[in-house]
Amino acid sequence: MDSKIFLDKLKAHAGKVAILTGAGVSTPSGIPDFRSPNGIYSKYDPEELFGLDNFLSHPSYFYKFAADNIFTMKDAKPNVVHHMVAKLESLHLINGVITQNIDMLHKKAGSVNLAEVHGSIEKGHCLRCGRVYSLDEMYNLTSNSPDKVARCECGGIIKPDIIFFGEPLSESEIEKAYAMIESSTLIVAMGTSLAVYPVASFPQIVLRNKGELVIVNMGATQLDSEASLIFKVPLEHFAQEVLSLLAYTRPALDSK
Ligand code: CNA
Repeated sequence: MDSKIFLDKLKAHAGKVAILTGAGVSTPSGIPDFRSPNGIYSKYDPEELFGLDNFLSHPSYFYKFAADNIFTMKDAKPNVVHHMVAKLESLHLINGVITQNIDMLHKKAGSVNLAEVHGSIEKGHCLRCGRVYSLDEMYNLTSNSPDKVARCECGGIIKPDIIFFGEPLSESEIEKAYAMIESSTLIVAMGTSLAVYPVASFPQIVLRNKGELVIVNMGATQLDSEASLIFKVPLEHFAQEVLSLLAYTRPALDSK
């Protein structure tokens, strides 16, 4: 049974486990990923959408996409995969989660030690005066704007605090991520194609430190051949199985 093999592996690493997640953990919440056959990249050009220069020169292209694909994340609910990750942390089986996702769903599910290395849609800021805007404020401004661009009172363009191509990652989030990586002997990559750097190098750091890699992902990744275990299954089924097994073995875990 996949879940039993997985939990045995977590227990063998006694809480020195980092979980690394990508867009695939949120597809069961109705948020499309990038690189699956029906993902966002099958309909949009990535550089046009997320290139910083493009955003600065014609922000309406991003904002028109965001109206249907990013601001809709504000109403998304965490699914069984986010709940499983939060549960594993509360049981001290993992030390935290590093996510490439911007959708706030790990936070909503209760994950505490969380590094959102590609930022989050929770906030944005004006590129001219620096004023900070909440997600609801950005959403209201974009809905009332003829070209859908959220503009500050000062006239500046508001940019959601997500990382665009060509931007550095947030220093505080990346520091948190490296702290987790350096203290982990096992990294579990879930719902990510491991195609985006520097995040894709995190498993390589753990492997270089003589640690192990476990992958739970439907599609192929460039590190499949390096993994000790690979589960090519829908994450929502996998997570449900893990949670059921945890409920079944709860007294033994709680008494640790
Ligand atoms: P990706 O390259 O689209 O890879 C996603 C992977 O998840 C693919 O290999 C799929 O096969 C796999 N997958 C999808 N659904 C499932 C499922 N139900 N069960 C098992 N496997 C599944 O996305 P990455 O996260 O690797 O790429 C990093 C990008 C994606 C980051 O910059 C994110 O900001 C960006 N992104 C985030 C979101 C979000 O916040 N929810 C959505 C779309 C893209």
